[in-house]
Formats: sequence, structure tokens, C-alpha cells
Amino acid sequence: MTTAYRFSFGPWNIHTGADPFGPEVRPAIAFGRKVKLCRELGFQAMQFHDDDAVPEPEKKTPAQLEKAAVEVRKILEAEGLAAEFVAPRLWENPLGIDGGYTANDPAVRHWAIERSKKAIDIARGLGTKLMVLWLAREGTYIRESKNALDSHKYLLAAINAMLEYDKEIEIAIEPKPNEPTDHAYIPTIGHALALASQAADPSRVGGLIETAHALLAGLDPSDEMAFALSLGKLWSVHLNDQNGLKFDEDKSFGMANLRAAYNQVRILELAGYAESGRYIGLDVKALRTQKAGADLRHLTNSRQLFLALVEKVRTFDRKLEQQCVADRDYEALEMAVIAHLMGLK
Ligand code: 3MF
Ligand code: MG
Repeated sequence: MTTAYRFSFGPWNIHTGADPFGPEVRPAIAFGRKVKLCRELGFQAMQFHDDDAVPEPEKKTPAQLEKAAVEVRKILEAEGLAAEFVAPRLWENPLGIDGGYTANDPAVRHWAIERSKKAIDIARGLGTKLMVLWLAREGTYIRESKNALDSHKYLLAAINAMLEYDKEIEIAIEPKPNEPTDHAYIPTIGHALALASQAADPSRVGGLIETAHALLAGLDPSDEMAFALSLGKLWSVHLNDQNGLKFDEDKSFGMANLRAAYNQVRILELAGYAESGRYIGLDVKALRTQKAGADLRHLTNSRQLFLALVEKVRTFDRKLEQQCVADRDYEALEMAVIAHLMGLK
């Protein structure tokens, strides 16, 4: 049979339900409890922002960061879990109000790179080589406020500084077209991998694709994934869902666009993603209206739906598919897919 998929999520995926227009609606859950829940819910790894793992990284030396992260690693290992990646969280710091790597102020750009090195120290302690760059505020609200030609050079310089700081790490860029900025730099995986190809060591720069981010760019997530997979550059995914062009909803996987979810699973299956050992990250959030105590189902539902769709992909009639393609009968092919998803005979 086939290799089993491995699942991951980040501490931010179990959260208090606050949004920009209202207060928290559920009590916070302590980190230790989240780790236990991670295992209990059937997940194999946790994802981290640097300060999810070690608070106030700026105030600690590399040795202190690594030591503190080793303690977190022990907590994970006690539950049989691994750390999948670390992402430098530049966007919560007032210094990074206008971006970090692409800030106009050279002192801020310096800070952003130093903070990223601290995230690498933490990754070492946690025992992962994978760094994720979600370029939250690397973009503009007002186009004239930055020189975009310079911005892309600065992004490359930051990536190169990280590669240079630790010869083992690998960087997965997580593209997103907007939010919190109006226009973000590196909006798609095409942009991410073009930048990667220019890095000092292109073999150590790849991508992470989030369903919602691709949808927000008006693109098909499964084709975005296929592009990265065909280049050997899909190093993680953030599966979730998104109901059209709205705020980044982080809905449960497949709950708005079942057919698109099926196609994401199909492409991962065709590429043998499970065998690659990479994780299925679920960047999903509980609905704000979900009551405390029943607010984990976004994770279990997403995982369950993913696995159900794996079965759907594996049991689709391949002969019929080939026949429809050979006959160029795409109406029949489409109906067969829908009938299969709906369990119609
Ligand atoms: C924002 C995101 C982020 C990233 C995370 C890890 C908070 O739209 O998707 O979630 O996934 O920072 O890179
Ligand atoms: Mg994400």
C-alpha cells in the first residue's frame, strides 16, 4: 500500500477567535495543552513562529535561543512529535510596521535579518532545517512609498544572509498576494521560485503553498502546487479554504471549494508527496462563532476531509478517465468526477 500522510499545524491554529473588529471570544489554550492536542488529534508535527517557541528572541543570544528551543523540542518529543519549520515573525514587531526586509530604513532591514538569524538559532534547537518566510508586510499600501526594484534586491539579500548564516537550513517562501498590505511582493509561487533561482544557493530555496493565498491571487491552488512539484520545490503546504476574494478566511480544507480540494489532493497523490516525507500542514482557523470546548473541529474535519479525498482520488475510475480524455469528452469526465465525489451511481 501507499505511504501514510503526515500532518502538522501551528499553535496559531488553535486560537482565541479575536478578529480585527472584535474581542477574543474563547479562552487562550496553553502551549503545553496544544502540544498534547496535536498528538491526540492525529498530527505528527508542529509548525512554529520563532516566538511561538522562544519568547522575546531579540533579548537572547544564539546560545540561549538554541538552549530554550531544545527544551521545547523535549516537550514535543515526549508526545512523539517533531517541529516542521520555524518562521521569523517580523510582522508583530513595531519596528517592522513598513516591512522588515524591504523597509526603507537600513537599520530596520538590518534588524529583520538579525531577527531571522535568531529564528534559525531556534530552528537548530528544535531540530528542523526548514525555515518558512511568509513575507507579511513586505509590500506596500501606497505604491510610491517604496522602490519596488530595490525591494526585490533586498529580499534576495535577506535570503542570502540566512543561507550564509547556516549552511544546513532550507527556506520555503510562502507567497500571498495581499493582506495585511494592499499589494505584497512575491504574490505567487512563480514569483517565489524565480527569486529562489537567483539565490546564492538555489537548491536550498523552495516554497510553501497555501490554498487560500493562491485563491486570493485568482489562481488554481492545484496548478500552483503542480508548478512547484514539477520543479521539486514544494516543501510544505498550508491546506485550507477560502470563499472567493475576501479577507484571508483560513476556512477548513474543502469546505468552500470541494472540487478544488479534490484536485489539490489529486496533484499531491500524482506527485507522490506523501513519499517525499513532507508534511500536510493545515493552516485553518476555528470560526469566530464556534464555542469554546468545540473549537478543534476545524483541524479534525480538515484532516478527515483530506484523507477522504485521498480515497476518492485513489478510487476514481482511471480507465474511464483515459477513455474520456482519448474521446475528448470532457463533459463526461467532469460529470464522472462530480458523481464520484457525490457518491452517485
Ligand atoms: C498568513 C499565514 C501565516 C503563515 C505563518 C507561517 C499566520 O496568511 O498564512 O499564518 O502561514 O506565518 O509562515
Ligand atoms: Mg499560511
